Amino acid sequence: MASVAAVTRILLGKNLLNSGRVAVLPNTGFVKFYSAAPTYENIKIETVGAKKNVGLIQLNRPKALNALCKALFIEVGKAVKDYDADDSIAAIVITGNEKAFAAGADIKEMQNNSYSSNQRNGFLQEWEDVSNCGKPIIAAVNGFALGGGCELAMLCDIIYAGEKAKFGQPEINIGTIPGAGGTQRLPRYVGKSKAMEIVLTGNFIDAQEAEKMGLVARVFPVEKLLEETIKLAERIGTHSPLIVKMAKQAVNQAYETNLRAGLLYEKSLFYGTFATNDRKEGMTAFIEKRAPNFKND
Ligand code: DAK
Repeated sequence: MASVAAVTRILLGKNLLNSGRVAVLPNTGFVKFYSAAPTYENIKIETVGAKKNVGLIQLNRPKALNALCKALFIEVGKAVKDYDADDSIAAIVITGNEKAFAAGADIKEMQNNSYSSNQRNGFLQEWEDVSNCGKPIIAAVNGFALGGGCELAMLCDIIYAGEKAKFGQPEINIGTIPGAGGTQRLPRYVGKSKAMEIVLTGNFIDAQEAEKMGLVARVFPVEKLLEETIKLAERIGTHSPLIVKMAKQAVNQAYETNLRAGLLYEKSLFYGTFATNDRKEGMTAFIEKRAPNFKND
């Protein structure tokens, strides 16, 4: 068996050890290969937070105000799916930059679409990858969140905004209507009258109004927004991932069904928590006056 030092020398010589894709295991000299991190062109991803348990996705087409072209959305969908499948990640944060969260679907890209091409190709169907995510997703919105940008934020579970954020569904200005939840999720957030006003005028609303209406959970100074959002994700990450997932499912059900059916659904999930070890651990820890040690089980 080769020594650790000898294997290390060989890998260093081949410039592999600093690539982050190879490690020499202590004592044995065995080499462990990691699969390559996906490379993205329209987003940046990073694991953040003190425990590195928050998956951060930053939309990164600043010149186009983060317009949501198909390539970008395929990448967002993949990043969300990967974080959802990664047990070390507790929650996901989606953000943009100071000027724009996202100014909507890419108008230049969709300009020549037709009804049949939309049907045939499933226009922006990658949205489903985001809405199917079991883990909490938090939108940190600075700048414009318009059209598909506002809809992407509403697809998330919680919206935090910077004080200069602007929300809107301006599709009416370009001869179309919202197509990814603007006419369905927005009324559920803010009620019919406000939603009609926003959708039928195309006017923007600022962060303070959005908070007053219930679209946004909290507003922060621009430069504090991301830090505060990551703190929120970390706080969620202190709980059992299994139970967090069930809580998310239960709250989402409120938007899918009537009160009676929703209450039944909630009750069966609540009873279901009693089949988990994390519920047992949570209550035992409370009684023993100690912090719970959740195992996602
Ligand atoms: N698409 C493509 N490029 C955009 C864009 C967009 N949505 N928004 C901005 N840009 C580009 C501009 O063209 C400009 O590019 P250059 O001319 O420099 O090459 C650059 O970004 C800077 O924009 P401006 O010069 O316009 O910047 P201003 O500060 O003057 O104005 C603005 C900022 C955000 C007010 C303005 O850019 C604007 O009104 N943008 C369009 C907003 C909009 O109408 N959004 C709605 C698009 S429709 C679906 C999923 C999603 C959707 C539908 C269905 N399915 C799953 C079925 C979504 C639909 C939409 O979002």
